[in-house]
Amino acid sequence: MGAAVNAARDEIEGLLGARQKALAREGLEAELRAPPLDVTLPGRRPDAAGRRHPVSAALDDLVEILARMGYEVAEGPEVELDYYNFEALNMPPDHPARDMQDTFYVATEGHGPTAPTVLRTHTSPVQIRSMLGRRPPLRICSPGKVYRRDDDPTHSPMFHQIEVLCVDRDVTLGDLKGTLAEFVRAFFGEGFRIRLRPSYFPFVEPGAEVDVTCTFCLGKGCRTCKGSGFVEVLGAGLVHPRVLRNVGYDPEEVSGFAFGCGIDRLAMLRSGVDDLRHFFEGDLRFLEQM
Ligand code: FA5
Repeated sequence: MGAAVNAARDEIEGLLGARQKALAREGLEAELRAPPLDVTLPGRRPDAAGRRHPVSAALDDLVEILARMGYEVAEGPEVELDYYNFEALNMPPDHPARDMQDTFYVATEGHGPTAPTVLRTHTSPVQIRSMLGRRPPLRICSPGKVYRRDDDPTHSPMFHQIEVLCVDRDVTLGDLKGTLAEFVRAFFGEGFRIRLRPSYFPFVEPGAEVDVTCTFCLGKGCRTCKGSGFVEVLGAGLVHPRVLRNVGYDPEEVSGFAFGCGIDRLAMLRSGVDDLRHFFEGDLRFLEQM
């Protein structure tokens, strides 16, 4: 019985093997007869294409606008010496204005390379770094990340600013206002107004907070602008004579203006987003609508 079963199995296996070989040969022959593979056909596109983040898009647009106005890009570190972030900007240790920017300290003591360091709270230290490196006239802009102990719908612990600095002979508040008006017009389009409110920053005199027409209600007054028709977007002013002296410039000879603008705020206003935190949560359902 065993011998008969083995013989039957061998026969079946033999037939199966032969048929498999025949099928493989036929397949190969069919492939060789078929038209040749076209290696020039375009590849398959990935389903979801990436795109610029709304904050990066705003940042690129701002740099382009400023470049057209004659500003070059300057850079500075995100981990910054306390000296550049505060002291050289007329905020010595214990100056009450330091409280306006809740700070992440990296090191609180020491000298030289181990001197107190902070995660920079604004892009203004790049003003000092740029002025120390060269003589006026000077027109720079400096975009980048800054850090503060903030966290609510319009304040993020990490956000972006762009600093703009112009130092030359006879620079006036009129130059600042004209530059701001053009800057806002180029970014938002016609019909958006700016409003300057007197304000205090230790590194400028006079100083102003600058508002722009609320993009949600176009100035009529709504919840976002708390009924005022304007939203605050930046701080500005004429460079303080003490800051000019700190970098070896003579305030009798040159003057300048500076402003520092929240890029995320501008991106929020431009795209009608009412909570800044959406920008940084990485939720594709939100980002795909941008
Ligand atoms: C400053 O940071 C000054 N360095 C600006 C300046 C530069 C004044 C040059 C004069 C001359 P302020 O703290 O107001 O100022 O911040 C500037 C802008 O950053 C604000 O108008 C706002 O748009 C944005 N901003 C501030 N804090 C936050 C935050 N936590 N999240 C998002 N945006 C913020």
